Amino acid sequence: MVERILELRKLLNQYNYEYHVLDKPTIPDTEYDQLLRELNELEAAHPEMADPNSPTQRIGGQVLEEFAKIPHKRPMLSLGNVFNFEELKDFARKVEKEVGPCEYVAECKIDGLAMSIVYQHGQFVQAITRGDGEVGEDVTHNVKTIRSLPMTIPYTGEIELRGEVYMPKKSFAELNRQREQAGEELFANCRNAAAGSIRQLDSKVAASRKLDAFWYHLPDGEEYGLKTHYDSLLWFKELGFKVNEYSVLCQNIEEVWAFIEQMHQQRDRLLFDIDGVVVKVNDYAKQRQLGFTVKVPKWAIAYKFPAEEAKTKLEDIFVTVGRTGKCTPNARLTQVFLAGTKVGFAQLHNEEQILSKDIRIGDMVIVRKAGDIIPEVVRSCPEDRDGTQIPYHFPKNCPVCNQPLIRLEGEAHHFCQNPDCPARVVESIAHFASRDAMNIDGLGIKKVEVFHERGWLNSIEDIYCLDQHREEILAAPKFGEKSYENLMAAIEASKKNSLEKLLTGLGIRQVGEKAAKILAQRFQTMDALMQATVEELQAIKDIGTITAEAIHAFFQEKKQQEMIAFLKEKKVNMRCLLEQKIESVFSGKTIVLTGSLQLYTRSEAQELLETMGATVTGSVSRKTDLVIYGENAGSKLSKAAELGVATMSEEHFLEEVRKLEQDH
Ligand code: 3B8
Repeated sequence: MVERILELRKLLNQYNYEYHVLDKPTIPDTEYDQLLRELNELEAAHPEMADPNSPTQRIGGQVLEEFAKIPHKRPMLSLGNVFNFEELKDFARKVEKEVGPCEYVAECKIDGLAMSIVYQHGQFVQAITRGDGEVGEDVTHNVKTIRSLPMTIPYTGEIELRGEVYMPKKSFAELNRQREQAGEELFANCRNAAAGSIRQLDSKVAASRKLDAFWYHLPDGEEYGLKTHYDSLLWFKELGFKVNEYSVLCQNIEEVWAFIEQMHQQRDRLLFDIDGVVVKVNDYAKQRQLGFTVKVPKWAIAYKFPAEEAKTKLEDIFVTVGRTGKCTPNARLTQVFLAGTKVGFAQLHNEEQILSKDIRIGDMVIVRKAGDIIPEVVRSCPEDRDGTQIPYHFPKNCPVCNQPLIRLEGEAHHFCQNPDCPARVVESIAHFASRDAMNIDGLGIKKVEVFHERGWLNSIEDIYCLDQHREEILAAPKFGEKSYENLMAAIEASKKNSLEKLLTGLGIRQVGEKAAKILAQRFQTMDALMQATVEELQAIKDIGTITAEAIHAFFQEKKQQEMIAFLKEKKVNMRCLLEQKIESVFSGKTIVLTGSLQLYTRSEAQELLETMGATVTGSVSRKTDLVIYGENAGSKLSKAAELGVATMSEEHFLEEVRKLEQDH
């Protein structure tokens, strides 16, 4: 019986692969169903043989209470965008200035949601969404229902892959047909449908949605002995993963452009939605040399297809006020379908743009929308005017608090100067709670607006006093016990954030995520930062004079000092929790570990070296600075000798580590 169970699993996995990855079924569906039924019965009779990765476990059934938040082992970044050949060539110029002429891989930019998956001992163990790039949500139960995803692979080390979960166009059309019949709201596009399906607590629902996935990224690919991105795609295929067929190796950026033009033409005929083409430097060593900015790799870029445009009537213009007091004019439009979504509003940027484009209320206008980007008014159509159109005059007073607006010399925008303007207060609180700042789930702009209106949220401090309004909040419409508890848990969790998250949230002028991180790493604590002089701040690399002055001025304000004292009292963390880079003989070196180490596991040793600013790679080359060897070291050590690369024994390595520990 045991053997039959194992045999059936193997067979069914094989058929699954042939059907869903190769797209070449070798047996009729009825036969597949027959075998699956047999396996189901055998497993029911032998509960001791249960296996979460059995083919019987992929039809869903697991229902979660909530998604677990899981930190990514390595940050999960997104990509920068370019919109035309010029910008693409700029990208290539910057790349090649750094690493010389190079090969690129061009591949479809699948319009789904990014996913990280992990295998251990050849078994699928976990799937995590991108989240904020640092922490994602565990959606293993749903990703398991994707039939093209192998549950077992012929590689037994730990491995993390990244890719895109998407909904094929056919599944999407079928899903919306069903929803229409059932009188349910339709999904705007494949991506929203895929995201909505992955965010289901009940995996049966996800299973019914017919999702699929392509795998396109192997973080730290060199550690698997690979030299190029293209080789990783080939290896993925060997391991049984589904890889997008439209991925090509290009010798230069012109070839990439030819591929982009070809995909643009083919786009509508593909079985899945794409919103552009991703371009990656092929060579791993070159990727490593190029590195990352805070948010995106410098060795890859996304080319986005041109945005869709449509013509509609501009019914009115109204002004909204942001966190800094900046006033933005917006257009209210007669609703129009654009890039799969209904559009009723668009951005107009500022007064100057309205005047120079001669946009009048009542005009027919061209609106444009690319992916997630907010739609904008491109131009007006004067040829359609009938004399009823009215030129627009920017208001003299804030539409929210009625204080006079100010437009400074050389500034494109009007500003509301009133720090207590309700619009500014609401936006500031929402910014504090936003993902890149304190990441308080369930406190988006809509909630903040409602809570502010009710008088429960008038400042950042009030976030940490919301529990005083428990009864009132629970009595509010659309707010159950569960969402209240979740919100409280998210607020509580935010107290543990590292300092840079808090600094981002404070909304100090000029201080975004990047500056916040630099400041947190430099000063380590809020107190130290608050005492910094303008001179000290200016002296920091990447912090300019204006930023230094803005930071200093912010912390001089009594109001801000009181706020920080209050947050401290509420036990909001004020320390930097980012790993400190320790200066050592290993800093900045490219190091290979080989042989069996006695005191550390391979990954512990790697982590240790990385905190000391070293890069650990998998294979020895001329670029390697140092090989650290344990017992039974083999070919890598001899390769090092051959190339004249420095070597260090484990004992010597441990000695260096001990020395550092004494110093710190
Ligand atoms: C690095 C490589 C992000 C991505 C990446 O089809 C990184 O490669 C990424 F930090 O988001 N949507 C792709 C797609 C997306 C990414 C990618 N490759 N084909 C996509």
